[in-house]
Order: sequence, then structure tokens, then C-alpha cells
Amino acid sequence: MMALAELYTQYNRVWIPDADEVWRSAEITKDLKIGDNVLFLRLEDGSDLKYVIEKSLPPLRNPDILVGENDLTALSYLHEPAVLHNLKVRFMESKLIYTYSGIILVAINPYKELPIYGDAIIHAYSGQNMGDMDPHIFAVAEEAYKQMARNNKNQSIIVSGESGAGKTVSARYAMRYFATVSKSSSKANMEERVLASNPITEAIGNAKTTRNDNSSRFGKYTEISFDRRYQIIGANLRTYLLEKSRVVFQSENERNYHIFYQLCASALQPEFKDLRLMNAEDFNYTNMGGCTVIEGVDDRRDMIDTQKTFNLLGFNVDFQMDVFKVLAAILHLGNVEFKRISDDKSSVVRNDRHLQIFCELLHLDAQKVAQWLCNRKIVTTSDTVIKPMTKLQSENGRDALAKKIYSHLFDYVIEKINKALQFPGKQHTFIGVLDIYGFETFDINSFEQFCINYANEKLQQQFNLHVFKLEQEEYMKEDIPWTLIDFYDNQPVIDLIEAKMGILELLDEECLLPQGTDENWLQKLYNNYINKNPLFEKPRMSNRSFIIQHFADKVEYKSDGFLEKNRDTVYDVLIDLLKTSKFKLCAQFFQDNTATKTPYGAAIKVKSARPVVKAANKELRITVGSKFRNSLCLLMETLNATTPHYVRCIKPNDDKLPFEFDPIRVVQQLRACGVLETIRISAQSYPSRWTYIEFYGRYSILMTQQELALSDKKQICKVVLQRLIQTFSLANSLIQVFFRPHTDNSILHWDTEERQISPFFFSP
Ligand code: AD9
Ligand code: MG
Repeated sequence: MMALAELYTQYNRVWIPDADEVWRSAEITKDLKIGDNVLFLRLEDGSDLKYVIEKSLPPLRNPDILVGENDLTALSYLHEPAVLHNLKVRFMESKLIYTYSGIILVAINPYKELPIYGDAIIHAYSGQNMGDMDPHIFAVAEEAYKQMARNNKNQSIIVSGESGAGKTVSARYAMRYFATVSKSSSKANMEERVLASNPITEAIGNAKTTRNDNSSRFGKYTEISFDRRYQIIGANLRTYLLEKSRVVFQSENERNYHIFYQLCASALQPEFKDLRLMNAEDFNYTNMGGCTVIEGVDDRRDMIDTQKTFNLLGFNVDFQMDVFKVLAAILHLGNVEFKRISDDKSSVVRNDRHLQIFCELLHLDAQKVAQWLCNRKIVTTSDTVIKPMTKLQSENGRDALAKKIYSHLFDYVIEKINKALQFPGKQHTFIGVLDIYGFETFDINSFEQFCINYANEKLQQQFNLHVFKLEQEEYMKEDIPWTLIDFYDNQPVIDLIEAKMGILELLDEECLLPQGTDENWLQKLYNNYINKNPLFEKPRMSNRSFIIQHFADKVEYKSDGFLEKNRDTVYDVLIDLLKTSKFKLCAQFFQDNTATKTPYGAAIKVKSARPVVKAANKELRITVGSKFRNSLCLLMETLNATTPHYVRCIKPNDDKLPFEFDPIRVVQQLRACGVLETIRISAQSYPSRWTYIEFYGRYSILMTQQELALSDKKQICKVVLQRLIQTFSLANSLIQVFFRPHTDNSILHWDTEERQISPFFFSP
């Protein structure tokens, strides 16, 4: 076994922490001796540095020969600086955006169109082994496709990463891969239809945020169905919690859903004349963020594409017009103005043109709508009272209605897409592609971010458990003595959110109380968790917020609006009015729907007895939080029943600059998304598994002439390893050498005593 001090010798190189670069390379200028507490270094700019060793030694730098490896776990030293440096060299010097980290594909967003996605490349990957080709999203897709065919098992491609990292683009390419390799002449353009679902869902579910010009504001699991010959026969989309608040509110420099701008940009088209559209600048719901255009995006052209895609999916012109009518109605509703009559009373401005158009488009009685936008009906046991609403209440009611209509429209379009992608025969197997909203933290975080980050916690857990399980299975298969390794488990934060007496349950309870408020709920959170749950904190300067220590980062959530968003109710009389509309689509949106439907039509069983909230319209309704929790549980069940393939997208800079690598941002994501975590698991175990031939190839340089003279390569390996590593316990019938790098991703402990490192293990 090699001694630790032997590695810290002159000319060897180490990584030292740096404020700008995160890690900086330095060369050792004097051998380290046992008992030393200073390491003499020379930085790359030629300056000398005395590195004071406190508890640990700086991590060692890999030999240059290993830099640029296309699999991070092949590095001799597996730690954060090694991983970062390797990714950087590949990305910046070789313009390679894909790298493996064991079973994960790491994808760095190049922010530049690359010529690596053409059909010729797809065909080059088709039928190949993952290890034989350069890392690529197509290699992951091929692996999933091959495993599906080989094992007759359903597969999932799970794409994760923060907002703007490239998840949606990766998911699209994976789907294109399947559509291309499984193309058949007989199945009436089903592949094209499956691909066509992407631009439609992006038009209605993506929007410009400050992080990403095409940010997904909903989660999506696209299940692509294959027949016995592994050709695509259809698909089914499951969507998760659309961000509804965006319909009525956008922060500065953000936009509403793309479809609204596409519609406004097409205002002059004859077919849209009756919609009385205006410029996006003139509608409140589209101008609020102060930016109606996106650089490089032509909304009018995108509308032509949207219509083409609708046609491709077989949606007739009448259906399309209905959709556009509802969208236009929402825009006009947003321009309805209220006048303050007194402190507690308001009315719609007389002859409000937009109210008229809204009612015309949805076939509603304008007078009644005006009345019920500004008054509430309160039914008590003895009588019914009509209570006027303040200007602010009326405006909130109007917005709640707009959100409701849009979310029904969204669900309806998804349902129609699913119908268009249905197939007559039986599904043999499927590959699911998961593309959800990434972990998010803004200056102000609300219920939406809470749900998004909760979803990311669930995914992270699924990933941890899978990686961990895989490792263990591998060792059991090879009969390697193996004690359970500890790994970071985020179950405690998931419990804090979803368990009994967790944040969501307390929120549901508060929603049940007629006098429930955000403040009271927050107070209950404080009482329950402060100083009792280490993952929960109260910010020092605020008593309207709470902090959760997520897997990725700490996030401060503002409690304002949680109750209302979780209840998600609209005043009952307005709903009753819409229900009776002569416009069939509109009436259909608001028909009673007490059970929560899964995409397959079956009702979800509600797990807890509590989350059903008696809504203002007296329907028994499940809260948004509980519904989301249930749908995530179903998603995890689905993922766990498939063979997963992971793609971790990394956003390399915050300015969307092509091939720009900000090490601080990259490290932050590597730490958060579990790449380093997996490497840590790998490092504690035996991430390198080489066949004897491979091992011989790499280490023949260490072998003596006598050893090399032996005829059996396996025997040579055994002999050389026995000579080099005395603690080696030789096993019989070797098929593989398992070995572990010198360090995990933490820093080597140096307690000024000699330490021994580098255990190898040989599979029996
Ligand atoms: V969000 O959580 O939905 O806000 P995503 O989905 O992770 O986010 P997206 O895929 O939308 O990010 O990528 C953002 C932008 O980066 C794209 O619009 C492209 O302009 C750019 N991008 C991402 N991946 C690639 C790529 N492989 N090649 C070129 C890319 N450009
Ligand atoms: Mg996306």
C-alpha cells in the first residue's frame, strides 16, 4: 500500500480552494514529511505559496493523461476539483458538452446550435454499445431502446437540472431519437405526431422567465408506446402542476405563456377578426412584465407553426378556433376595469368594452357577469345575502377566474393530444421521458417554487435510491464483502413537506378553517418546527417567511398567498354562470368534477383523509398541494417500475453565452444535483471495474520483465497486484478487478500521522 506522504512529493500537483475559480492548480515544490504542517507550493502564475495544513491535505491533481476522460469515474482521483477540471477541459477546449459520470450523462448547455443532432448521427448511434461511442443524449436513448428490446422492460429517461440547463432540449432530442430509429412506413405518421406534441405543449406551458426564454412551467412525463417490433405506436402525456399564476401576473422581464403572444402577433389575420385582438402591449395579462418580445423569436411565425402542428395532430379548424376564442377571452377579461364605489363596494366600469367582448366570446350574459364579478352570494342556514366586494376583491376574483379558465384549457388540450396519440393495438413496452421544471430560487419564492422544489426533492430521492441499490446489487452479484455505505438521504426534508403533520398537511388544515390565514398557518409551522426540525428555519428579519434546507440549497418562501393558491377556488356564482354558457367548450370546463382524474381516467385514491377542502362552490375538492403530492407519488411508482436512465443538465453561465464556463455556477450545480454525491458513493465503493485485459493494458507499465514473460494475462495481473499491494487478498476465478480511487470527494485527512490509502479489491 502506498503511504499518503509519498503522494505529496515534489512535482506532484494539488488543487487549492480559490474564490474565483473554486479550485486552482499548484505544484508541490518540496516533499511532504510526516509531521509537516506546511505544504510548499508553486501556483501556475509562478508565485510561491505556503499552504498551511490544518486538518486536511489539498486534493491531488490527476495526471494530464487522464484529463478529458469521457467518464468521470475513470479518473484516478475522484473529487470535486478533478470532476470540475475534467468537465471544463472537455467543454472549453474540445467543445464537448456530454460526459458520463458512471451511469449518469452530464450535459452542459452550450447555448449554441451544434451540428451533432442530425439523422446521420442518430443512425451512427443506433445499435451501438454505450461505451463504444462518445457520450451523447443519443447514446442514452439508444441504451434505453436496447434495454427495452433486450429485457422487455419499460424504461425511463429522467432529465434533471436547474432552470435553463437544457432539460427540455435534451428531452426533445431523446424523443427525436426514438421517432427516427423506430420509423415504420405503415403507422400513418405516428412518430411525427408524437414529436408534434412538443411544440404545442411548449406554446401553452412554456414562457419567458428571467432564467430561461423558454422555461417549462409544468412537468411532463411522455410515455412513448412501442409494439412487439419496437416501433412507435403512440404516446401518452402526463402533466404536472402548471404554474397558473403566470396567466395573470408576470414579474419584470418575464412573459405570459407563448401562445398569447403568438395570438396577438396574428391579430390582423382575417380568421381572428372576431377575437378583437390587440397588440400584446395593450393587454394587461401580456404586458405586465414590460417585455412582449423575445430576442430571436418571431411570434407570428410560431403561430403558423402552432397551427400546422394542430393540423398534424388532426385537430380540425373548429376546435382550433375554440381554443383561440378561449385564449382571447382570457386576454379581454384581464382588461376589465373596476371602479371603486366606496370602501367596501365596487363595480365594473360602465360599458366596459372588454367585458362585452369576453362575454360575447364565451356566450355569457354581460350584465350577470358584471354583477357577480363585484358581489358575492353568502348562503346561511336562514337566508341568502348578497355582499358587495371591494375593488381589490373584484380584481382578485377576475384573476382567479382567468387562471381557472386557462388551466382547464391547458388540461383540455393535453387530453386532446393524448386522444390524437392513442392507438388501436396493445402497447408492448414504453419508454417514458421525464422533463420537469428544475429546482428554482428567486428573490421572492412562493407556493409555485415550493411545489417545484418539492418535486425535485422527490426526483433526487428516486435517483439516490436507485444508484445506491444498483451498487449494492453489483457487489452481491460478485460476492464482494460489503457493508452498507452511508449516503445522503433527503427523506427528512420530504417528510417535513409531505408526512403527517408536515407542511402540506398543516396547510390543508388551515384551508379547512373558514377564518384560516397565511399568518396563522405560518405561526403553526413556527410552533411545530422551529428548534425541532433542523431543516426548517425562521428568517431572522421576517415573520412572514420560512426557510427550508433543500437538497440543492436553502430557499426562503414567503407565506403570502399559500392558502389561496392551495385552495384554488373561484366564486361559485361565476362558475355557475360559465357552466350554463352556450359555448360548449366553456360549459364543459366547469362541469362538476369531484374526483381527480389521472391521465387514464381513473380516479386517484386520496391518501390522507384530510386534504379534501370544502370549496366556496360547495364542491368537495382536493387541494392543489395534495393533488400534487398524489401525482408525484404516482410518478415515483411509475419511475420505480421502469429501468431509469439519468441525464443531468448543467447551466454553465447565467448570461446565456455560448461556451462560457463559470466554475462557481457549475460547482454549485454539481454539488446540488447529486453528481458529486454519486461520485462520493462510487468513491466509497469500487467505481472502477475493469476486465483483466483492460487492467493489463493500463498498468503494464508497472510490470517487471519477469511478470510480463508469463503467458496468462490474468496471472500477470494477480502477480503484479500482489507485489504492489500487500494487503491484497487474492480470490479465485477472477473476472474483474474492482478498485477504488485514493480519495472520496472530500479532502484527505492529515493528522500528521502516516496514513495508508488506496484499497483495491478483486472480485472472486
Ligand atoms: V426550465 O427548468 O424548463 O426553465 P430547461 O428545460 O432545463 O429549463 P431548456 O432545455 O429550455 O432548459 O434550455 C434553455 C435554452 O438553452 C434553450 O432554449 C437553448 O437555447 C439552449 N440549449 C439547451 N440545450 C442545448 C443544446 N443541446 N444545444 C444548443 C441548447 N442549445
Ligand atoms: Mg424546460
